[in-house]
Amino acid sequence: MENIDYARVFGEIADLLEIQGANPFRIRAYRNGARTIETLSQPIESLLADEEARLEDLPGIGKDLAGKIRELHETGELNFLNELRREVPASLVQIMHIPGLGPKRARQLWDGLEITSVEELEEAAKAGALEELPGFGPTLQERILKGIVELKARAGRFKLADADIYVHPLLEYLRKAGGLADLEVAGSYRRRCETVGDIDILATSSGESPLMDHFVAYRDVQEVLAKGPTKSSLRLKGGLQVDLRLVPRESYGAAMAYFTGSKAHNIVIRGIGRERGLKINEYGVFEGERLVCGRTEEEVYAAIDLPWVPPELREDRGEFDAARAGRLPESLRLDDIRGDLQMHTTYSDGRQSAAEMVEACRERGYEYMAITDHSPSLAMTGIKAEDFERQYAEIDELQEKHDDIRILKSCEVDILEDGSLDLGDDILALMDFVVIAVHSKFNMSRADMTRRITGAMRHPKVNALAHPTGRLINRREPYPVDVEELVKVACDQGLMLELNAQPDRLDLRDFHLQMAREAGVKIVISTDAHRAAELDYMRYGVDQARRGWLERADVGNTYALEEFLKLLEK
Ligand code: DGT
Ligand code: CA
Ligand code: CA
Ligand code: ZN
Repeated sequence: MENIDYARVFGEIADLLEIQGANPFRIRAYRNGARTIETLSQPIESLLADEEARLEDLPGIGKDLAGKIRELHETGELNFLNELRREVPASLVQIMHIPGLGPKRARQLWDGLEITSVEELEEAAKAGALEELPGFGPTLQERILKGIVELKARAGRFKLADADIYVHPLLEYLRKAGGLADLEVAGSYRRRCETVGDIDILATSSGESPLMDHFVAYRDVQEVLAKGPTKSSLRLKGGLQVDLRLVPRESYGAAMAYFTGSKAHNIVIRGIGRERGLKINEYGVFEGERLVCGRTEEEVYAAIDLPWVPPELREDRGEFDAARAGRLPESLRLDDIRGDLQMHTTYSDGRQSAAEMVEACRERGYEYMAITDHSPSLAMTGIKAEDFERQYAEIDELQEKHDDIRILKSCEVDILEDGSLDLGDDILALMDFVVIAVHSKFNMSRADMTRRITGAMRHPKVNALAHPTGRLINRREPYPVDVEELVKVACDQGLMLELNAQPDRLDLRDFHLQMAREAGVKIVISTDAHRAAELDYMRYGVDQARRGWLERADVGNTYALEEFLKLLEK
């Protein structure tokens, strides 16, 4: 079992307990455990094999969870989970994740109407039968129906970071097949889309290769869907589908271009080819029957007088005009990033101390960082008002010790329902960098929500708006908000907008980033790390930034410290 499998088990337990109405502390313990495991840099299995290592030393893993991990490892299942599953229908978990519902309402549906599946829920909502239940008015019913449509639409898509958990070990395994010349992932994965439907791998061989036999013998195969000499498909344990193609070496570039897509991008390529009397497909570029080229992607683009286009831009969203005009953006790189401007510590809901986060940022070679614990109104997780002084004194001390990194005093200040900030000007005055964000009361009209956020953005101390739309990929739709208006106000106020790099946020989205860039608004890419290992989510932020056409100059945290601080002046 991989870490993600252990994490899923604890996540499922937490969901089931929540539907049962169990003690919130107990539920949180499982959620924390899941989070710890999911972001662990080392496989749990290797910890289990190591006599010295103690699971109990991991943050959030007590004796109880450690015992469950061992049971899972030894028996492949968990008695406790099996019992829970007998008590609560599993599909209620799916129901509870529909926007507008939650564990309590899922329970109501079950108790009151004996609804245990999404299909039953859809039927009941369409028939207006939910109105019997207290609190289930017509608005909620409509929302539920919309949520079901979304649920069906996204079923089966993996977040990019989740796909990575499977893709990296698989590639490493495939490289051992022998006789291979090339091996690369194409498709939406190569375009670094925020979610992927399946994984498309291309290979070439330098002679005979046992690649396909090797592929289907992979230890994590759940089901072989097809096997042939040039194409095989399988489903991995965990559900991800992988297509593997072995292509001729002289076609590799053409195949790479074709299978990288997107489909919309390919259609334009083929059209331009046709205008010039060329046939372009996955085997190459042809004039009549004659193969003109196809060995590299560059050749394919050059055949239609275009420069090579970075995969992240291949969406038919303006890349052809830009390529013709020689104005393709110069892709941002991970090592352009000089600081991380959103992270949490044990003062709020982070798992590590300020000192540990500083150390982790120094290890990553950053020039600056901001510690942005939640503000006090988030009752369960926020920093306590009386702790600011203590934290800032601690930052001063840490700063004394380290002259290679600037530690900015900050806070992720909650935007209250009326658009005011959760902290007074006296405390804000102590900060070097002020980030604001919405964390509650999502259920407002678009106009009200936009007014609420832009009102807060106009506060003179504010520097950045975090996760501007609040969406959680595969889990929560964005709250209704006019992003164009946020961009406009950011521009007027000299504010930065955040690209939150958490793999389930990636908020702003790629097309929003493009919009911000065109308006001249700076983006700050932050990981919102809740533990040191999550600082590595920066790469997903950079991927998303590339999809949003951002160049170095568009991203605030690529600037050297002094210039970055100048960006904060109004
Ligand atoms: P996904 O898997 O849904 O996240 O998205 P993709 O883009 O990886 O799509 P996939 O796996 O269906 O196909 C991989 C690429 O192959 C796709 O990006 C473009 C190319 N392709 C697939 N079907 C067609 C097609 O009917 N026409 C064209 N022009 N290209 C196609
Ligand atoms: Ca794909
Ligand atoms: Ca595919
Ligand atoms: Zn936040």
